[in-house]
Amino acid sequence: MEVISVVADKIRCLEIKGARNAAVEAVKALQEFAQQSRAEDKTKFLEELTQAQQLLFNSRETEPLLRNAVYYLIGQIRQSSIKNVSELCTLLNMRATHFLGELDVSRNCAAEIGAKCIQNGMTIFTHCHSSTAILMLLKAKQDGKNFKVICTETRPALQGRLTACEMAENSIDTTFIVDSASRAFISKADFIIVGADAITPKGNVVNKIGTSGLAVLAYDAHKPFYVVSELLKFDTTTHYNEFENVEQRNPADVWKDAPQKIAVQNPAFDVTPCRYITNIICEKGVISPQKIFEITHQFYSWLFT
Ligand code: RUB
Repeated sequence: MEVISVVADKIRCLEIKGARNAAVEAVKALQEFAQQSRAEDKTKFLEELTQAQQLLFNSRETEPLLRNAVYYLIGQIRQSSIKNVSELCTLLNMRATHFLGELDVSRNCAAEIGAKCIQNGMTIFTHCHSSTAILMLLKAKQDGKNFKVICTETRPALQGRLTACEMAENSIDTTFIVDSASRAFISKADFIIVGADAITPKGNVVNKIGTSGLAVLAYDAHKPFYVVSELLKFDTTTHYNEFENVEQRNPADVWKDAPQKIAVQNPAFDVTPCRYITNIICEKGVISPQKIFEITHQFYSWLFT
């Protein structure tokens, strides 16, 4: 179980950041874990996988892509008629490789579709560090578009610095601001783009803390607010209109050695209601958040079984 614990710890302590990276590393860890398994029969193998699943799920509460990936792979083993453990390992390995390939295709498609929304001379406002939003901006740059990017710092873990550096390294005109300067800068943007950790059946989006405030600012400033995300971040557990459990991170990340009487809070994410989201850019196109349930159901029916 060591390979799983190591990856779960890296996800928990943010050495592995972002929804997609967490899911990809979890899948790779499961592949390695299966190769190392000494289980004598299918029942034992499934028990081990279920234990691994729990460790991975506990590493991040607010990550449906990771959950969907792990459920998918373990489901493939459970449903298979194969009994031999070594053949089951090969099956898991094959399915995992296929899943990661499909995830790459989805992200590329979403990024390419998003890149088409960027025109020469535009200014794009982004928050935190989404590998999907970054890919979209880089594709627009590769397409020869000249545009500017405004990045928020994204306290307390400062992921915005990663985004700003990636933009600048790719010769994109980059402005970096503290989160509290967002209102002063949002009026300069043509649109706002963020990634997603989770999309609920209603089309609400869970993303880095501060995202929902930006969406309200964008709404007030009449600026389009886009989310770019693979549909597999769809969260079936919020089917009954409940929101995802929001992961609470270490208060010391916000204020190390704060006076004891002060209750420092550090929620990692917030929920942006669909009414503030102009569209969700995904592998199937630019979709209104209200349509997300229908589209996800159409293309990923296995999520609902
Ligand atoms: C990262 C974050 C990203 C989403 C989407 O937060 O909120 O916007 O995870 O990222 P953290 P991606 O760094 O705390 O995990 O598009 O790469 O899946």
